Amino acid sequence: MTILSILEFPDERLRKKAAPVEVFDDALRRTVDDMFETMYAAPGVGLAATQVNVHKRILVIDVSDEKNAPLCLINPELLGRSGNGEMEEGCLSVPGIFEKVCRAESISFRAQDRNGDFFEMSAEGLLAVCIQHEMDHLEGKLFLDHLSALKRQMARKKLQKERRLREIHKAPRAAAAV
Ligand code: GNR
Ligand code: NI
Repeated sequence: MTILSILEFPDERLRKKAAPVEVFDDALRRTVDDMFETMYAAPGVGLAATQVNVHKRILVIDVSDEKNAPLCLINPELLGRSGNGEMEEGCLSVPGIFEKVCRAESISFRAQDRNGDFFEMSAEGLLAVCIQHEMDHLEGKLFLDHLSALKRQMARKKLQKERRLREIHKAPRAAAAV
């Protein structure tokens, strides 16, 4: 298994719309395994294929405390949604930014598993939030897009500042390696 690198905002590849998975073969299952390893290593509670530059409709999720409830959704489709709730969200592609986002409280959905078999499920709480967050990624959408223009601008500034600091810290090491 391999830990994949995660694209970070404002990388334009995060804006691509993912295509449906049509072939359920060993290569797909390897991608799913790599995505789980990447998500657990990060660590995160979910990961969309888009974030690792694979533009296919694949999500991996584990919102359990013990990290023993892996859930893989391929070609997920919402069947229903109800209620509204606000929860603080973060994103591995938008490191260090945490903001409240309003989403449906409970959802039901249909998806395929890693063998292509269809299943239906309903979810609420963090799991429902996480699935909606991950499904957004497949459409090229980020949680930042749900915020007010002002909050989005604040997040962009903070990310720019942190990226500049990271570059400054990296520069001497890169020079020493030459
Ligand atoms: O690790 C993650 N935590 C999280 C917390 C609240 C709402 C959504 C998430 S998803 C995020 C991992 C990620 O970026 N998935 O795309
Ligand atoms: Ni995310």
